Amino acid sequence: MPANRKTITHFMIEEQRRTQGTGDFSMLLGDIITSCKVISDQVNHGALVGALGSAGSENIQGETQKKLDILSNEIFLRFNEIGGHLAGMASEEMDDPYALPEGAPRGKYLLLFDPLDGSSNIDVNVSVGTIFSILKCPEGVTHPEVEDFLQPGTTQVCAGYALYGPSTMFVLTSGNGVNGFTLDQNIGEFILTHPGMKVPEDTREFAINASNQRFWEEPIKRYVDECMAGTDGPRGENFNMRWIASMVAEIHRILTRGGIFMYPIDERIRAQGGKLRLMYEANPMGMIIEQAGGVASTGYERIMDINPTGLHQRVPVIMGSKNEVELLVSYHKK
Ligand code: P6P
Repeated sequence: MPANRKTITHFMIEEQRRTQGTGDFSMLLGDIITSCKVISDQVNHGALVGALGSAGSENIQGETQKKLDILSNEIFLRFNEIGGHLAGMASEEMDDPYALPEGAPRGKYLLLFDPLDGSSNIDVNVSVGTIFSILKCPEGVTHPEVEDFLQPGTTQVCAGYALYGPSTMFVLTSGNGVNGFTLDQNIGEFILTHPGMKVPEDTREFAINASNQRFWEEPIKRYVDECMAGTDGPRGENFNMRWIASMVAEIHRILTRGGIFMYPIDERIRAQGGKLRLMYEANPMGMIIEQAGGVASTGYERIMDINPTGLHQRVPVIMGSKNEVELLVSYHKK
């Protein structure tokens, strides 16, 4: 590795100095990074270590759990419960908040995560990821209840994801912009390769599961129809479409070259409030997108302003290039 390359460890030390941190946050982030490296190793070895396939169980979302969903959740719990930086954890894969073992040292942060998002892609070898969000635990709380986790996205102190793709990347923000790191498999360290990531304000690329078209609300139908009409339509431009069914991969593409990601409310999922989860998908990705100059909305309100009512609450998600998201939001106002 060239001597001038910055490791994520050096990056965190510089951030700690800049914020006069105590080191507690840096060490928590270190445990999260280690968790993602271990998950990356399991994902990369897939069938070779018997990690593929279903676990034969369902999570609170009623979704079939893959073996790697459960393994990734276990990895996050084991590597983050002993550091003494957390008061509690919450996961897509667990109905209730995780109570740290009695006697385990407790800290001032709460960690929420989707340990393996997009896991339906695992068995077909398509990119998947981990999403995490860090909140401050309310003062004086050592055994947090659900209510202690239910803080709006604007209170997040850090948000990030790991993307297990052709390369393993780690992208995070702690409120001072977005930075991307690539795992150097030879030395097992994340290297700063994408400093200061910015979402281009304009795009001609949209991401939505078009098979749900008949269920969409009018503003979404109008927006997508206009994109599909291309140069013959009101936009006067041709658009491209992508759908990977892995939110981490979609958001990473948007951070890299722009785009708009939509998982809107529709008649099929109206009763449950949407598809994607607020606390450990929409909020962390919303913080990353906003810190990179993009916009993250439900179509009706800013995602990070939502006052949560449940740990696994679902919300509509529209996020990405500022000008496109704002155009679609304007359609929701008409
Ligand atoms: P659909 C993966 O299950 C996920 O939560 C997101 O990562 C992804 O964007 C979406 O759901 C895919 O949903 O309905 O297209 O399978």
